[in-house]
Amino acid sequence: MLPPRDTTSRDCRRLDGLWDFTFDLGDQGREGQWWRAPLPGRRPMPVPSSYNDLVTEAFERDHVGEVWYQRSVLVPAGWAGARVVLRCDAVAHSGTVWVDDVEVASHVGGYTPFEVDVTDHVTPGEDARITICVDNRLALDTIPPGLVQPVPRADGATGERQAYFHDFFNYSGLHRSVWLYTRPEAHVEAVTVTTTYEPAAGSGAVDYAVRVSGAGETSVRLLDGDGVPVAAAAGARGQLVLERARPWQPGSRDTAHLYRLEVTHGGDVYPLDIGVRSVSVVGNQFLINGKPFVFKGFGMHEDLALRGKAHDDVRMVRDFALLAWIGANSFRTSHYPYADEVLDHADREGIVVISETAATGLHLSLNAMTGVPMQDTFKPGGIDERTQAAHLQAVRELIARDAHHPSVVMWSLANEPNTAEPAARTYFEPIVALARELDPSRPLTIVNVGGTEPETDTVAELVDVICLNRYFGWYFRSGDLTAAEVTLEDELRRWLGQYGKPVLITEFGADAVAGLHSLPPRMWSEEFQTDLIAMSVRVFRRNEGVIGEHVWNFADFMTAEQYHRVVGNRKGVFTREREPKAVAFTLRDLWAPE
Ligand code: GCB
Repeated sequence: MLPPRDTTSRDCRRLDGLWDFTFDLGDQGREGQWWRAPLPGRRPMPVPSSYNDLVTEAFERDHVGEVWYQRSVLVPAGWAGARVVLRCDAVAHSGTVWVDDVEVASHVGGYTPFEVDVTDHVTPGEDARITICVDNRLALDTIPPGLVQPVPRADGATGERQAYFHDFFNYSGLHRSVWLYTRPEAHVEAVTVTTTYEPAAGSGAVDYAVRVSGAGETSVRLLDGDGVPVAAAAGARGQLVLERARPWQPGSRDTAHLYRLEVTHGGDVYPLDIGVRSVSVVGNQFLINGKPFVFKGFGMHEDLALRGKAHDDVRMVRDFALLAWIGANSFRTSHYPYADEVLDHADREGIVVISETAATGLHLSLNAMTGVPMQDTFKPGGIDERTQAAHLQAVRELIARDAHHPSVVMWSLANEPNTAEPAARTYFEPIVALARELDPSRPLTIVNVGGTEPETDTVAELVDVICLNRYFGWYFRSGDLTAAEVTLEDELRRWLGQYGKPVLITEFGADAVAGLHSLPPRMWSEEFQTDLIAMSVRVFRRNEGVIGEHVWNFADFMTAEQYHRVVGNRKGVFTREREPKAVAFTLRDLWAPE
């Protein structure tokens, strides 16, 4: 699905701003057909935003179930004759959409967009009422999974609580923009791009495939950074060859060269910014444009006070400024696909991205704090073929949305599933096969959980890069960095020896409450966090085949309330307000160019 763009043939309206909003506390909205009239008990709610931190009552913040958003929009008179599309960038976690009295779309999956042609339901020059019902419930057949549990209420009634198996707050709402946009009757529907770059020859190639709707001629032009055409082709599929290519090279906005692929079908013109680069795994190395790439960076979160999980250009620009300041070259979109805008920015800024599905928490026995009894994960009634169907759909939607981004160099199909269970292999085989079929050009990974070692893991054989989350010194060997160092190195050597594949450390770190100091260092202090991270990087650097590290986490972030969280997870190298803790200066030294 192509992101909305203003072009000579398309006109976009972002419907950001204040919408009417109401909680559906008694599950009355659908029966009462709330889309037909102004919402009962409405109050203003900003879009994009999570609603959870904009209310003052715990029962609203922690509401389990549906909420309703509504607004009117004047459809421009000038749109007569065009197709009109309604698009939602992210409705967490599922949504149903009405235009006036007609249901036009529904979608499950809170981190990927959906759109629908509403031409027959709107009249140019008149208002249209848009109503979106948002449901935040997670179940064992959703990605990520969760469980709605009964809880006692003071009045003797039974209430509901959302349990989940992942470690970030279950924010909900219209997290990214809602759009109305036009496109001509005959138009470009989707564009697939794969590129290669030959460093020795300095040449490149762009393989493209265009899916169209309606009759017309299809053609493409490639424009360089100055807007000068450098290649062109006719037809819906083909290859553009560049004798002398300027590659998309990670590093900075000066090295991340972008070309514009201008796709024309009939009267529709769609511009897609792409980068010419190649990615491969050879032996235990990860190569970008033929050169070994050492990952330095973070697992991150789309998370900020008040805004929750909403996309926010302000946060994005600050986050990328901090990545550049600290010398990071990459991040993982832990633990869900991030906003389109973030990947566009990574393309421009030369930051390498591992793009992850929202499949986190496929490990039902991991987190005792959920209150869900310990149990096997991959079994009928647990994480089973219904979850797998949602997971396969999540992979389809992720790759369809993100595959044109040069910054995205690898797909992470899941975070910390319980791959010690033999049934995990059966679960993941079709998921890996689908990802390879949809995108043969990028390496794949499934991020491994601590405690599942090379000898017991069942999926490392299926993937190209072994990604490990390891908390030696924190959850294991707590507080003892000497023992942690030995144990970490021993396990790394076994992974490297057994599989001969590159090993990337996708998580390691320690909570530190900003301003808490201790000498000698104790857990939770800034000094302990600094020492643990410095020790770990030392170990990674002396083990060939370890291709780098992503610290957990870039910044402090909100979680469910648990006794091992101090108003959220404090493993940030930066605070939630995006100010540095002590470890930030150490990492800046460690990651400085040699
Ligand atoms: C993990 C998870 C991450 C958590 C982190 C922690 O392994 O992947 O989502 O936030 O540990 O801090 O416990």
